[in-house]
Amino acid sequence: MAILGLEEKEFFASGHRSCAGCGEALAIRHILKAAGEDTIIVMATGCMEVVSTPYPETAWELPWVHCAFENAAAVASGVKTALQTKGNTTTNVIAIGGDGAMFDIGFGSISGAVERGHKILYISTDNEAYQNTGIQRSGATFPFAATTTSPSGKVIPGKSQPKKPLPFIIAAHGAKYVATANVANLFDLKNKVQKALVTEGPSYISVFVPCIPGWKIDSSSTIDVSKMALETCAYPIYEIENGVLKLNHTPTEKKPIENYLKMQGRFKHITPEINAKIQQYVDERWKYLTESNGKKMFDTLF
Ligand SMILES: Cc1ncc(C[n+]2csc(CCOP(=O)(O)OP(=O)(O)O)c2C)c(N)n1
Ligand code: SF4
Ligand SMILES: [Mg+2]
Repeated sequence: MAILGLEEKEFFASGHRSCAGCGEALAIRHILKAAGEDTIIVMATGCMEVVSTPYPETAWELPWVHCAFENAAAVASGVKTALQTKGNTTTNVIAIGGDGAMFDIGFGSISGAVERGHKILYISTDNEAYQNTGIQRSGATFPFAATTTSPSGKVIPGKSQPKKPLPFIIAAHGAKYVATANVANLFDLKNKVQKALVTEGPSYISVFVPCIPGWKIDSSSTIDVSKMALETCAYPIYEIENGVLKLNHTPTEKKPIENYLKMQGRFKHITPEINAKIQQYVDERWKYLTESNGKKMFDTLF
């Protein structure tokens, strides 16, 4: 098990082709450091696959399997089962996909794999849209964000649905470790990866990762936007361990959501009326989380 610190080995080589300031690449780099070298990565298509493996190069310094959008979790369960059949119970298997892959298109695959109980860590790097193919909305897109398939205009003011609560849906399957994390707190992210990897059975982490062109932010503002997501409670970080919810960050003074929205071009159309609706959405979710803090929410089944 790797010890948290700057001296840890790199497994995501520099020179890959992500945008400068990509939150997803930052998350991947630290997820791999936390997992260590005895790890196999199974990855759905998406930005992180495209930027890291232009033939004949690769940025992955670990065994890495690329699979279709739909089936990263199914492939990972096959890899894990094959290892176990050969007597290897220690190698980490991590299935990684974007929000498009995990919340939407590969949802059936992850649901099936978690229900079957494989000891695999599933990670969704959540940049709130199908960024690789030109910023289409996903089930994870923040309400009222403008994307190319939920454009803001005279008819609709951006995406008109809330975020799909995938962490809660996975926890409701009976997984013993589910968490959300944020690239503004990399120690917390790495700690969660290590906790997930020693969990008996399936585990799941959603990681908040800003996308520079998709969110229309400056490449130097990734961490500022991520910190503001924590301070406004736009993307709360929590763990659901053995069915019990624990909040990991409570702002000393919760900031208005406007502070988060005004940092990003995808929200530039937001009027005071819509801002009030978003504030209500954020406040209701935060109230639910604070009231549930420390409580048993789900039964764990394996
Ligand atoms: C079945 C299928 N539909 C569409 C595509 C095209 N496609 C490749 S990557 C991608 C977007 C990925 O979005 P997400 O999973 O959120 O990852 P991101 O690029 O945002 O990191 C799409 C639509 C595909 N490869 N397979
Ligand atoms: S488009 Fe977004 S997710 Fe893709 S490499 Fe650039 S910043 Fe990262
Ligand atoms: Mg995405």
